[in-house]
Amino acid sequence: KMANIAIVGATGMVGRTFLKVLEDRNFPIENLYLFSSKKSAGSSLEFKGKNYIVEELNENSFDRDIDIALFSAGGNVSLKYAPIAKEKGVIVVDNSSAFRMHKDIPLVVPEVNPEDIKNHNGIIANPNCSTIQAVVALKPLHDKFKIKRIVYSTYQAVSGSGVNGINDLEEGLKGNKNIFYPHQIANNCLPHIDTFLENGYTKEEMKMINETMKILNDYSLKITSTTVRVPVFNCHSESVNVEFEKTFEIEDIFKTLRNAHGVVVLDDPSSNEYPLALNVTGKDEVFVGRIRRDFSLDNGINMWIVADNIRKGAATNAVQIAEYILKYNLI
Ligand code: 2RA
Repeated sequence: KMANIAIVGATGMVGRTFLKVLEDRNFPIENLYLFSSKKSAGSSLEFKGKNYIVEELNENSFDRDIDIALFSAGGNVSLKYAPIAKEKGVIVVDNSSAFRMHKDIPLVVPEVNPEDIKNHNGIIANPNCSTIQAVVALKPLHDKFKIKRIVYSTYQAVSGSGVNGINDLEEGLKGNKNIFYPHQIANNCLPHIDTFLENGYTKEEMKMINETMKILNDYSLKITSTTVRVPVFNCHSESVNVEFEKTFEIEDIFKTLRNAHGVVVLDDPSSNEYPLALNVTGKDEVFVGRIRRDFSLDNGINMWIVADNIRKGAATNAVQIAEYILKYNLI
């Protein structure tokens, strides 16, 4: 079945990656419509050798036969236009955080909870990139050994902040003052992603905590998180400590991860093999290494998880959701 696809935020970093992933995965597109803000409208983008003019998004943009709309244009655009698209019968896959915690809106990572897509009411939320890569590795372990507690420590690339983040690192490396981040990012680590909340955590940290519980559908999980911006251009790295209810042999952990959907285990310290951000750009899998028992606990492990935050962390995850929409005959 061919589908009519709209991309909202088409000229942004994730928007352009939507196009690349749709082409890479040969998604069956009948018609393609590209939308952006006034600033970028009129430009054209190439898809499968054809040029498409980017239109300015407005209230009437969905008054045409669109089956699925992929949004990545910020929370305000999603809040305003996703309901309009939904009213026109479009299924929205929203990359922003606007709807993620709404109880009647599925929050989906296809390797983890694809069935939740069937309960959509017109909007399906794409989780935060740092959450997506973690739960792809955690889900199979949770199913087998029942997670009790998770400690997240992240090392997040500047591409998570879009072109502003990339510019700040480029300028910073040239010795110029950066203007986007609150402090110098070059040769530095900033324990500050998104804004601070009353409880002393940042929104990014609370997203990981709240989204993990919703995606794994387990609100008894004990989770804490520290999210840090590091001077890496692309790919997020995460140190994840997990405490399980059940006992295990470390070989069982390796076996479970090696058989996990969407996971590649790279773990051979004798040959200095572990996932590296520099090697993961452009890939759609989640790479796991440094897998080892946490001897300070009865049933605990540590692991190192790396993924491309723009692909698996955003664009590819959304396109995979769109693939399931077709697979489940929801359009
Ligand atoms: C970041 N996860 O890395 C957030 C949003 N992409 O900045």
